[in-house]
Amino acid sequence: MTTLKKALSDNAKAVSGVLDDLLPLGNGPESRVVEAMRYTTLAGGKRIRPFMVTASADLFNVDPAHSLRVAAAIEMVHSYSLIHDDLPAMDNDDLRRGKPTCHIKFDEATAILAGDALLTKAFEVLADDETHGDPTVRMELVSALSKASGAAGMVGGQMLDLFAEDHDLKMPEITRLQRMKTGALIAVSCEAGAILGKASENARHVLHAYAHDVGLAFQIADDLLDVEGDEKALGKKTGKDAAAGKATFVSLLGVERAREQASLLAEQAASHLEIFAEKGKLLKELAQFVVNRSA
Ligand code: GRG
Repeated sequence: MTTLKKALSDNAKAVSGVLDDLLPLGNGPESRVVEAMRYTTLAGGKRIRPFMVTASADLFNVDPAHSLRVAAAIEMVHSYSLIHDDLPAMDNDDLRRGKPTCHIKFDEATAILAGDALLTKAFEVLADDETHGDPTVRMELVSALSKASGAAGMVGGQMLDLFAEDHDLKMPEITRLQRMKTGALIAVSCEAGAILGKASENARHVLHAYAHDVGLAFQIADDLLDVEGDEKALGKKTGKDAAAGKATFVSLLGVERAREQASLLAEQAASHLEIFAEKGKLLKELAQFVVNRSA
């Protein structure tokens, strides 16, 4: 196993442990919603965003007890977005990570509530003094994650994605859509490490530039997998963008140019991290991993 794969796997285990602790199953009939929250958050996934949080925080020697809680909070927001995205009113998907989606396993109303509760739980975790002793750091984390996940970020991007179903978007509009829908949560994952580490303006700027390029590279790779990926390995349906007639990086650039663009972005992302020297190695490798992944 490469160093990065081992680091990703160790981190995924640690984050799952924290999620498990943060989402204890209750007793009453209302605990069905927690069951649904646990079903999705503990169902695996690559845990790329949580890794970005802890790897960014490691650049500034942050205590992992703090960064893992922030990583878990961001994974909760990611899980909520997947649950809601899979609903019949959105993408109407039955399969996610090789398992029935939350609304198929439970029911639509429970899935909506599980998403809502994961989103709110994330902010409860960030606001807790176990996450960081300094209230200014906690406030900055809450502010950054709310901006990234709301109407100016992920939710706004999802709105644009629905708009794209019956509008012919061009490259600048697709880029903006993806920066909001997928890129914002990736960017805040790196930003969170810098906030926890009370990083300098320059270090924050550098991490932001890295996250921007990785976010776009991630989305291009996602579009390529939708065209060429293996449904079994991905654990979800492919060919959905073409079936919905949606313009994507791949439909606009073609497979070859899209692949080249993703590689260039990964290289560019890594080059931003030179100031961190050897300490930036895992994040640099992550940029390549995001592009070369098969799931
Ligand atoms: C419904 C509020 C709301 C937002 C939905 C991000 C998003 C917006 C929907 C997710 C749907 C999707 C497939 C987006 C493309 C990129 C993406 C986020 C893929 C899934 O992320 P991975 O590959 O998933 O990191 P794992 O399973 O590894 O966690």
